[in-house]
Amino acid sequence: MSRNQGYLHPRANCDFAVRPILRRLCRRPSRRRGECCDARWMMCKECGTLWAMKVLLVEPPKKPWEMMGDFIAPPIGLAQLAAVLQANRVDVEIVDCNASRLSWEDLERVMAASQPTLVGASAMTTFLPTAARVMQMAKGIDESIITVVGGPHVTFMTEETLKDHSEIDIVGRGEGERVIEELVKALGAGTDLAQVPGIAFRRDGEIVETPLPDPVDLDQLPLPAYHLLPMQAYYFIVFEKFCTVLTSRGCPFDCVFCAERGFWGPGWRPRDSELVGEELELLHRKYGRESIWFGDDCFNVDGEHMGQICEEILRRDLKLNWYYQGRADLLIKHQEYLPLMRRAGNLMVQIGIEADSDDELRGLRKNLTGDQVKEALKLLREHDIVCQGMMILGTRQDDANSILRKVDYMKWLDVDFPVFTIYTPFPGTDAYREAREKGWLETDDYALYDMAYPIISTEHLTRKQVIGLYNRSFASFYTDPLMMLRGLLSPMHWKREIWRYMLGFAAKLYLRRYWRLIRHLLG
Ligand code: B12
Ligand code: SF4
Repeated sequence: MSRNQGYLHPRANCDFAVRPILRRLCRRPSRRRGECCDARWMMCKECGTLWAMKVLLVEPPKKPWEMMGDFIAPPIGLAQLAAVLQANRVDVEIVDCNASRLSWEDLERVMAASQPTLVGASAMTTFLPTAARVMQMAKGIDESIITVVGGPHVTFMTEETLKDHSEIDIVGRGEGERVIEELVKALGAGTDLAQVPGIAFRRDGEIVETPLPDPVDLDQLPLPAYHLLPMQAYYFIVFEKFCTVLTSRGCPFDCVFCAERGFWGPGWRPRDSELVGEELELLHRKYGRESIWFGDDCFNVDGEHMGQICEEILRRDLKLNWYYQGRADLLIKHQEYLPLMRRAGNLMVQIGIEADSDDELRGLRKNLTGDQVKEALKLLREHDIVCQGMMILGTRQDDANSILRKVDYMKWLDVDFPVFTIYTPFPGTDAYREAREKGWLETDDYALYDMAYPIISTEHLTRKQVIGLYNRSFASFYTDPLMMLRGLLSPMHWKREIWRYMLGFAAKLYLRRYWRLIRHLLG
C-alpha cells in the first residue's frame, strides 16, 4: 500500500510497516506521547503512531520577465505558508531555484535528497506549466509524494488543472495559510480530505472541491519564514537589496482585467502597522534589506494606515527606500500624507494609468478619470516621488493610431517611468470571461500569459502587429530626446538609474526589431 492510498482513503490504518520511509527518518523518537525529537513527526491521536511530514516548497527555475531585467524576487507566498507550517511543528524546507541558482537537474537532486512527503508550488497563470513540471519531477522521484499547487491560476481554473495535470494531486484554492495547515493535519491524522477547506482533488474519477475557508486574520499570521530563504540573493536592478512586503490583502475596486477581488475576497484587509514595522525592522537589521516593495494590491486605500506605517519606519529609525502600487484617486484623497511618506523613504509609486481616455477607463471599470491621473502626477512631482505609470496596450478597440496615441499621452503626462503592458485576460477576471465567451482567446499556452505577449487580437490588429507596436512604444518613449534628457539629468538618483536601465531595454527592443528586418530581407 502506498502513502498515496493512505491519504486518499481516510484512516486506513496506522501500521508502521506500510510506511518504511517514516521509520527511517526518525532516529531518536521521544518517549513522551505527542512529542518527538524531530518536529517532522506527528502523533496519531488515536493509536500513537508517529507520522513524518516533510513539506518541500519549491520556487522552480523561472524565465525572468524581460522588462524587469536582472532581478530575483523572494517567494513571499511560500515563505508565509512555511511559517504557518513551522508554527505547527511541521518540518518544512523551501528551495528557491532562482535565488540559489539551481537548474532543473539540480532541483531534481535536491528534491530526491530531501525525501519530502509533500511537494508544494505556486502558480500564477504564466507559471502553471512550470509548477506542473515540478510536480512531474516529484512523481518521477517517488510516486507517493503528495503534490499540491496553489496560487491565483489554479484557484480559478481548478477543474481544468486537475483534468489536464494528473501529476497534481491537490489544488490549494485562495489564501493558502489555513488550507496548507488543515491539509497537512488531515494527511497526518488520516482524516477525510473532504473536510479540508479550500482544496480540490480527484476521488473515484470525480473532482471533489471543498468550500473556501474564511479570510485569514492577517494579524494572527506569523511573519514569513525569511530564515528559510537565501535572503542575500534577492535583488532588483534599481532597488538592489530588496524584499517584497505586504501590509494588506485585497482591493475594494473591481477592474475588469484584475482578479484580486475574486482571489482575496471582497474588501480590503489591512495588517496591524506595528507588525508591519516589526517585519520591516527584521528585514532591514537582520537581512540588510535596503529597499522594500509593498506588494499590496492597493497600498493607499487608507491614509491613516499608511501614516502609521510611516511612523513605524521613522520610530524604528529604518533607513529604507520603498515603493508601492496604488491608485491615483486615492493618492489625491490622502495627499496630506505625502510629505510624511517621502520623509519615511517613499521614493516611487506605481499607479495604473491604464488608458488615455475616460471612455476607455470606464470600459475597464477603473473608476478613475484622466484629470485625476494628471493631478496625482502633479502631486508626486511636487513631493519629489518618482511615478511609475502603467499603460495597457492591445485592448479590443486598439488600432495602431490609438496605441501610439497612448504613448504620446504618457509623454504629455510626463510620466517618469512608464511601463506598457499588453491587455491580458487572466482567469478569474471579467476580461477572461468575456474573451472566452466571445472566442477571442487565441492560445491556451499559459506560459504566454505574461502581459508582454498578446493573447487576443484587437478588432483592428493581429497579435503580431500588437507585439510590434508594443516594442515600438517602449522604444518611442525611452528614446524621445526630451524625455531622455529629463530622465538622465533628473536630480533624483532613482529616476536617473531607472532611465539608464530602461534605455538599455529600449535599445534591446530596437536591435531585435532591426535584426528581424535584416533576417527578413536576407530571406
Ligand atoms: C511581487 C509580485 C511579483 C514579483 C515577484 C513574484 C514572486 N516571486 O512572488 C514579480 C516581479 C516577479 C512578478 C512578476 C509578474 N507578476 Co506578479 N505579483 C506580485 C504581487 C504584487 C505580490 C506577490 C506576493 O508576494 N503576494 C503575497 C503572497 C502572500 O501571496 P501569494 O504569493 O499569492 O500566495 C498566497 C496564495 O496564492 C496561496 N499560495 C501560493 N502558493 C501556494 C502554494 C500552495 C501549495 C498552496 C496550498 C497555496 C499557495 O497562499 C499564499 C498565502 O495566502 C502580486 C499581487 C498580490 N497581491 O499577490 C502580483 C501577481 C501575482 N502578479 C501577477 C502577474 C500577472 C505577474 C506577471 C505575469 C506580469 C506582471 N506584469 O507583473 C509577472 C510574471 C512574468 C514573469 N515571467 O516573470 C498577477 C497574477 C495574476 C494571475 N492570474 O496569474 C498578480 C496577482 C497581480 C495582478 N493583480 O495581476 N510579480
Ligand atoms: S487593478 Fe488595482 S485598483 Fe483595480 S481591482 Fe486590481 S488592485 Fe484594485
